[in-house]
Amino acid sequence: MYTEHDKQFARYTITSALPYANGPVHIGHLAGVYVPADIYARYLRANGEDVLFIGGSDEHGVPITIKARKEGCTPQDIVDRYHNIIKDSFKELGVSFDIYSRTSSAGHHELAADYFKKLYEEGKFIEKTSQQYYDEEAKTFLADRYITGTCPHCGNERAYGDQCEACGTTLNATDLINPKSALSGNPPVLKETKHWYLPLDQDEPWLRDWILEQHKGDWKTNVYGQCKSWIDAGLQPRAVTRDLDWGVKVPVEGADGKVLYVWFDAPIGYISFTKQHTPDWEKWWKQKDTKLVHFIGKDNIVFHCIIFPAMLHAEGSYILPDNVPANEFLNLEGDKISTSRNWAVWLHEYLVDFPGKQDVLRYTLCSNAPETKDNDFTWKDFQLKNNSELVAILGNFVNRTLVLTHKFYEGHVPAMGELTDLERQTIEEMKTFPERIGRSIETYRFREALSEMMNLARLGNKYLTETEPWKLIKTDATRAATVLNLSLQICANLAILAEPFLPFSAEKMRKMLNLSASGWTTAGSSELLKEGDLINQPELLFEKIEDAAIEGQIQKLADKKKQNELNAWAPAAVKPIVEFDDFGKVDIRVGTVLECTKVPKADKLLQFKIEDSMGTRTIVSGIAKYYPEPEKLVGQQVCFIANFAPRKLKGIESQGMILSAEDKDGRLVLITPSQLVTPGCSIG
Ligand code: B3M
Ligand code: ZN
Repeated sequence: MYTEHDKQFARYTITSALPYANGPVHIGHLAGVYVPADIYARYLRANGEDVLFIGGSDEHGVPITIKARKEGCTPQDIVDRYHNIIKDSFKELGVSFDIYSRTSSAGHHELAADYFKKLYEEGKFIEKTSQQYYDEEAKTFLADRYITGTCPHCGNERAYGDQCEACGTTLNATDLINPKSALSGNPPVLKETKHWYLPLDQDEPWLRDWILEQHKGDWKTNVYGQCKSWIDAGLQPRAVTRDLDWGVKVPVEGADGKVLYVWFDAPIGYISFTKQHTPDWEKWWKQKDTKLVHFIGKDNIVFHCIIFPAMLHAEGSYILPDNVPANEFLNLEGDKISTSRNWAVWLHEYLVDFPGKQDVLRYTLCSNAPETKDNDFTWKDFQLKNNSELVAILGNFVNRTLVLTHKFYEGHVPAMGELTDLERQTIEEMKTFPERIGRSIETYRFREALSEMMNLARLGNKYLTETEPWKLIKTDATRAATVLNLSLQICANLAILAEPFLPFSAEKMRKMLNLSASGWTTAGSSELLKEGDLINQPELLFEKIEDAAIEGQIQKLADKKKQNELNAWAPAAVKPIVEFDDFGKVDIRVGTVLECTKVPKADKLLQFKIEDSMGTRTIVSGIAKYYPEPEKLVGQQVCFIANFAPRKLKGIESQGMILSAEDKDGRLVLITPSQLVTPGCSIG
């Protein structure tokens, strides 16, 4: 059933971007990379293909060392923590990696260092001394994210030395306006240092031919377009080493204090992990009849389509990727997902909040995958997809069929009798599904594939509704048997065809049906189950998700948003300069609280009676929310403006204004002198 193109391959090497081990994995990673990659791998395995599906943690790079510094621990502590969380949560979601390793492993260091050394010895790099930013206080060069400053393209003041996250532009540290060291906060100085560069400019001709000619039409338009704009802009030599102490040491003389650039070592991880997995690793990377596919997000396109291929090409013995089906981004409730702002649904938390509902997340993320444009995840949509698709269409069909089989035939597959046109049409249509779904998966259209799979369940529901076997059983028992036989065959087909998308539910269906047939090519048949076969008791495949669960998640996000606002707090800009004389016009005094009560019918207001040695005065102040027991303020001293024009609040004349500080969460706090003073004395 494969496309002509795919028929030439004997095996598949499937890689998925290595997540940075500086945080857990979120739904954006899953929808963009791991869910489609897993569907692809499972589908090919179901077709009996030889598949190697590779994953692992990316444990180098500056974000990890910065996090370690912030938390006062070692980079190794950070990567150990997140590698384990990530690995376990992938496993629980059913992401079927053949190997999930890590770039801090010895095997990886060795292979990455050898790779560099080989290119070095063959003269594939250029050595260049250049001026790089250096922090004189911390006595260290400032690679990539150790420099922040203003993006020259969009004005974002928090752009990094390698990238601006606001506009997505790749930057050089020296492009930044007002650069600052992330270590000391000081402006850095420029200092000479030597690095090795991959001369990408020399790769331009073959890259142009390979991507822009040979892969025109088969690479996704978003991927092709990004490559074209990089190549058309003219490729520049790219440094593949850094002045850092965390990473793979540069294995040549005169390279003390230098490591491989994280984007040089990480993709080599795909190869080193294969080598850790099997001694027969070379066939997955060197044989021309191996199809190499990289699943990534759009921010990784240049690295997987240009830089890594240039590294593979320079080495000479490796194959190049056949396709790089990169996805766009998934947003969360209308906002960009962000690890640093904690704006995400984290996989490991989802698994705790929704136990046993792995397939619901897989389903929602696949049906909403950002395949051609950015897309949005909302909890309401998640609930809707579960309740009105998984429960109402797929779950309902399978459950109705199995319940009726038990009710009428004590769980045995009834006989298929004479067929009417309706059965013949339904059987014909059913036959077309494996190929239709397969074709969509082979062309990386996973949403389309999933919706085709659901169409088979829809076909089943329609068939049951039209034939009404619960009525036929009384009027035409032979026909009722035929209808249930065919409905059971559709269930069996669903058990096979749903597996790449919903592996847990497919496994349940398989067990309920006692289905022995397996493999994609057995699907399409109306004879998967034999007359008389015993079917197990039905159990629910999916259950309704109630509003309360969804509201809980929405509240959790609202709390995160609030926390983000607090974290983003900065003091208000200072007002324009005033002269001393102007300041002197405001008469600020200290007074002692004699009485303090709530103003009736006004939630916000407190009424104060203040002793100021000139008699007493009444002041109404809007701080009631923050002082729920106003009587406790009696005897305290406060500061107030004594020459404020009196004004009426809720019918009470307020003779001044009490001073308070507004904290970052909006809370108002009274200002009091640090020691008791004589009431009425001036502040100045
Ligand atoms: N760790 C970047 C990322 O997670 C990077 C991918 C490496 S793949 C070799 O976006
Ligand atoms: Zn920018």
